[in-house]
Amino acid sequence: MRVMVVLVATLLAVAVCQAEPGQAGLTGDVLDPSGLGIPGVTLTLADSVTGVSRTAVSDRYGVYRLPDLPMGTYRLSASYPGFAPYSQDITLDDKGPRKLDLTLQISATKESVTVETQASDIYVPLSGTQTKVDDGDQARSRNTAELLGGLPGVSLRQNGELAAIPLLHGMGDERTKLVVDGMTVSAACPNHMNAPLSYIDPSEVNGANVIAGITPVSMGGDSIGGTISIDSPQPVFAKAGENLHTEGVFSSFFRSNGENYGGFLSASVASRHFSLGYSGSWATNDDYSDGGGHKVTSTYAQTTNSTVTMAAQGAGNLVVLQAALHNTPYEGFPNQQMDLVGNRGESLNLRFKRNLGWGVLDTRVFWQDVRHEMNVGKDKSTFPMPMWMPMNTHGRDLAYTVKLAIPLSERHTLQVGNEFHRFILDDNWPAVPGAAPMMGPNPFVNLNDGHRSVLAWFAEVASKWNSKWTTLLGIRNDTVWTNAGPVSGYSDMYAMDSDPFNALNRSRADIDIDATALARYEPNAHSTYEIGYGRKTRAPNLYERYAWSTNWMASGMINWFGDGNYYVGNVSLKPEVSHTASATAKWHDQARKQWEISLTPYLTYIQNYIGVDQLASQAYGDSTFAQLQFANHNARIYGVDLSGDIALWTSARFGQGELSGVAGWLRGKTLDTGNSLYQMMPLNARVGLNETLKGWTAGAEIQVVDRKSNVDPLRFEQQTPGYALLNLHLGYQWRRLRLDVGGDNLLNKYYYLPLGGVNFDDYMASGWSSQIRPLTGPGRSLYTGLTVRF
Ligand SMILES: [Cu+2]
Repeated sequence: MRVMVVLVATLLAVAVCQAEPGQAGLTGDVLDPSGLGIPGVTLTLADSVTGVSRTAVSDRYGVYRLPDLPMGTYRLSASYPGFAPYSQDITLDDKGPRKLDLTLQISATKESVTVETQASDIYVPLSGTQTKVDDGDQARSRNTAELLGGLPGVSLRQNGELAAIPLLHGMGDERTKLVVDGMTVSAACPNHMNAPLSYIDPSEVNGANVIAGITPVSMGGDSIGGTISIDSPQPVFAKAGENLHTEGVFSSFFRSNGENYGGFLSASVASRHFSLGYSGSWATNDDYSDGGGHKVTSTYAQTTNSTVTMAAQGAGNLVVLQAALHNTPYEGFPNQQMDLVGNRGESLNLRFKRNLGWGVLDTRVFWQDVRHEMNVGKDKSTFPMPMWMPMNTHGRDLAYTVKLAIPLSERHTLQVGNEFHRFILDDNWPAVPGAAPMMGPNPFVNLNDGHRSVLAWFAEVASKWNSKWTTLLGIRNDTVWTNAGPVSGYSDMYAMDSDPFNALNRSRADIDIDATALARYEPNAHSTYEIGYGRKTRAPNLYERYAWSTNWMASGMINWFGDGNYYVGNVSLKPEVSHTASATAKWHDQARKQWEISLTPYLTYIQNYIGVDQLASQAYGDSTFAQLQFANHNARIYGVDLSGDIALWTSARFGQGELSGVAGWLRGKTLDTGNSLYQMMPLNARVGLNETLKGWTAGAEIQVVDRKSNVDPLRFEQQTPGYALLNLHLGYQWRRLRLDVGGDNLLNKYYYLPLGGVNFDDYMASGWSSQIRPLTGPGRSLYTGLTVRF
């Protein structure tokens, strides 16, 4: 292959150098919409005046050459089965040979600019948001989840400094499908400390695709909320005629509150057909201070990520292998009894994409191995009664996905897929010397060889009926098997739970059926409407089913909610099934440049929602906590998202000014009890004013959150008052250099995070005696970021 590369490059160079004066030539790549070269495409170049006509066929890499042409005006046309016919008028002059790459569109979706094998690209749901992340976004965000915080339908639940948990329409964590570079990584921790987004630094993110609503079955599965798909940049390849391509980015940032700083480096070297890249990030922070000047303990963290990417393309194929190492030596959790004291992950992600001419095949195999350790961290160990308690978790994900997109006709595109995912989890707590029988003499086996396997099939058809109507119909089956081996506690005092658990048949198989129907109507150039219905299913996770101990100390370790409560699993849990009806209306100016407003009301009924029943409650000092068992309850969530933007001014002198806003409101309750669901984001809005002038961008943002008065009494969830925050940012781009400065919470407002859970640290610091309070958000923070591209 490498010889071929050199040979092709040399031939091209020779061809270029030998072009005679007065003669022109044309060369370039024939690409599919994802940027892959298409071999065997016939190109015709014809001059209708002179009658000169030439043809060429693209080679196995998709490169075509039309050398030695008389000057003139030609029509270049290309055709290939499965793709829309292509034609373009071009003028060849005496400036020598020209390079022209042409991109053929898959025929059924001529209007789509990027046709991928994802349904989201074949049919983009109106309630979906596709964002490209820029350097300014990265400088502003403390973690990858914060990149999504301003999107319609998204709210963030605090979960350590490295990864907030994004909630879509009130549903988060495993209720939403979270995909990073095509991988669905499982949280290997009874507190979900190593949530999927903790493995990717904001600097590594190229774009995000968020569907807060009816999700195409090709993008969903085993989830009932929407889908969030995060992608790092695609591997780069040299263009036709370019011998060796190199590029890279270096960036660093500093944030004043909590002395948060870090760096990111990425570099790639590529030929036409091979690409090798490295990216690495490092970030560290100490505890932040809230608006009252109080240090919020256990908000420190440190992490490193390294990824090596190898890729090859040619003859319509793309192969990408990513190997990554993640290391988080420590991360504090102010809303948990424990902290992360070690998390090492290794992953391999292999992607193979092939353009078959009649369709596009996209397959992936991935593997991740995580070793996770919890104990009391550096802040908690200074409190009275520190509880030294090592807990070790070992998680392994192994999965594949196969997706095939087939344009059936001008009108219909079919996508079919098959996916398999196996997650294996062991959770062991070593004995604490001298602490028997409570925490010794044996290790506590919390999960023994926990298995969760998902096998899925789906089929989906996107149809463009005419210029006004488009539909997407999909059906999907996920079969989920879970099981866990026999367990034992620290001592015989745990046998009252472990014996009956071990006697149970713990193997479960859930057969889940999902269906999606979406219809879009574009009556005129000013408005677009979409209605949809979706049925989605999520089977219980391993802890929801197999956390077996009703001992208070042990059940207090099972908690990914940050509420200080005590959780017990339930082997007989059924999968939760959501039925969502949603509509979106978008109104805009004809060119979609001046203004746009979007409104999405939605209603979700969730059968067998995995909520809780209270087993007991107990006061420790001035605070009361509950022991809760996971239980199926029917629930309902409804709400509305509103977003819009308007161009205020555009001029050469004053640049472009834009006002944008997003607002969300929702309610969720358990139907039999009438209780509010836990952590329902109150009414909230963000309004931003942005100005762009030459290399400058500047913006001011106001974030307003209403008081949270709807709370879950079973979990003793606390109300939080409303608040408003002011953020400013300024960026300057000068050639390959970019500088960002800004300030978050500039007025240093003291506020409680509505989805932050409780401040368990302060409660522990009081000797487990004070009235527990909600977690406070960070006070004023000034930041600066520098990015250099080379
Ligand atoms: Cu953990």
